[in-house]
Amino acid sequence: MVHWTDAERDTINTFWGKIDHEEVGHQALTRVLVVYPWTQRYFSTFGNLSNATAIAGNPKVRAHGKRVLDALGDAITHLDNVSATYASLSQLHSEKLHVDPENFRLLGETLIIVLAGQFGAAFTPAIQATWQKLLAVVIAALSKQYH
Ligand code: HEG
Repeated sequence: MVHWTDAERDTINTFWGKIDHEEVGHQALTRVLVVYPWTQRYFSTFGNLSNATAIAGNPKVRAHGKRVLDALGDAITHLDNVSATYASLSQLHSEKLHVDPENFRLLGETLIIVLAGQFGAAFTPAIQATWQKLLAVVIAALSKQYH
């Protein structure tokens, strides 16, 4: 099981408190859909995703971005138990949505880029390192029910 130091827990919680879930989730999902256009196929019910402007203005993309960030919040409140917390979400992505788990990694990397852009120098290397660790744990947990 992953070990979290007190400093890491503090870094995660402090930084999480500064994040606007809806805005950051929206920006991250928008970027994923624009930069990795094959991810659009999973969101065929979302309506117009025909170009970057349409994606950025699509209310379903915004709502879903917030949902993803809220789910990240669930991981943060259960740092010692992320796999169990995400068991049914992992099963949903695997068995029902058929999302290739490689896309979780793409979303994680994109989220880091959005945070770096938004917080600039305040997103220090040490904070990034802790967030990369968090995202690695989240991605592993989301990928766990794939078989
Ligand atoms: Mg997923 C639904 C979380 C990455 C495609 N995603 C959901 C839901 C949550 C969630 C909480 C709603 C589940 C429910 O209805 O009970 N997603 C989530 C996280 C992450 C992630 C935490 C990564 C950190 N999702 C992800 C990626 C894709 C994807 C990378 C595809 C490229 N998710 C996806 C789709 C749905 C969800 C297609 C259903 C959306 C809908 O129909 O409303």
